Amino acid sequence: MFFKSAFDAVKRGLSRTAAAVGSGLRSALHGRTLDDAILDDVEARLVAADVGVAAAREMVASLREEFRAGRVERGDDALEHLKRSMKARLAQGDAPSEGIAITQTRPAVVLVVGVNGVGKTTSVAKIAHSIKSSGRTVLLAAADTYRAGAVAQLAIWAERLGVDIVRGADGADPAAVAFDAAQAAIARQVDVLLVDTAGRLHNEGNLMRQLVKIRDVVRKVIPGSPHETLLVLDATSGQNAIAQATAFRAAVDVTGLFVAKMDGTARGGVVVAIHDALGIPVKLIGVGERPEDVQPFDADKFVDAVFADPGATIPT
Ligand SMILES: Nc1nc2c(ncn2[C@@H]2O[C@H](COP(=O)(O)OP(=O)(O)OP(=O)(O)O)[C@@H](O)[C@H]2O)c(=O)[nH]1
Ligand SMILES: [Mg+2]
Repeated sequence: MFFKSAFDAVKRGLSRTAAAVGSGLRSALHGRTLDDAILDDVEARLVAADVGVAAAREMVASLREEFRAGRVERGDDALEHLKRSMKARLAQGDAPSEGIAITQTRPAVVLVVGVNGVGKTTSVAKIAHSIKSSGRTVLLAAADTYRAGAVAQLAIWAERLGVDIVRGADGADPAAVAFDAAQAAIARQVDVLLVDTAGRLHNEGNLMRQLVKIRDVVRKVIPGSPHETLLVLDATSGQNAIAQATAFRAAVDVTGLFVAKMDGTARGGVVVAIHDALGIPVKLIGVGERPEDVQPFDADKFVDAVFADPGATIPT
């Protein structure tokens, strides 16, 4: 896939989180000498950033240990320690990821799922844009026939991005649309088929079964697919994202997460909580509403951006 100026975009997309978390931690620690009150304050700030209570507690416990042992006394060293432990935490269990898996065999199929309004269709457009920019061909499947206007919304993206789309009428059977799109993807020899689906609450049994049907139909036409099932989560939804991911994973073997709307939250630390709770890799993050506002998730860049000093120039 093709991404522009990664660190700047990540930093811009995470500016609200950085303003809350990074600046907050820096003002608590910079130029100061550690004590127990400061350590408690740091833990509270991490919890407020939504990294999860367990992560906050463990990160501060390890810092406290260093402090007690006399290895870390300066607040600025504590900041570095926190950065390192957040990076180590996010790196656990994840292969370094360059965004989504695009197979050598054509077509690669990416099924995009999630609850209502999290950013699925926009994320499909972003992925389409980045694949097209890398010189590959994309076909969109408008398998959200459920919400009025959803097909038209994706069709507008297809036109703007200059990519093909297979669409049924509003109200058509989404599995039939997915079937047609999978066949078209083979016939037209496209590199990647992106399937947009209707938003559904994770506790709606019927709609979750419909999703399984879409997946099975695509798999029948293109054996071994979908190669990637991306669950889109809204970064602003906090801990509820974990319940969503648990339910979607049980239904359709989610292979990766697309965390959208990172730019809209001061609590981007939720990525840490999601990672801890699920162990599903975060593959991409959405940092705005434009097609180019997407980045592959890179734990080191993410943590650097969260801790970045807005006033300072960025080391590259
Ligand atoms: N700021 C910001 N807005 C986003 C991002 N991704 C999506 N949005 C916005 O979120 C709103 C919903 O996006 P959609 O892509 O329509 O969401 P959806 O999940 O397809 O919604 P349904 O199909 O109704 O379930 C739109 O206004 C998008 O512009 C993002 O990364 N950042
Ligand atoms: Mg949609």
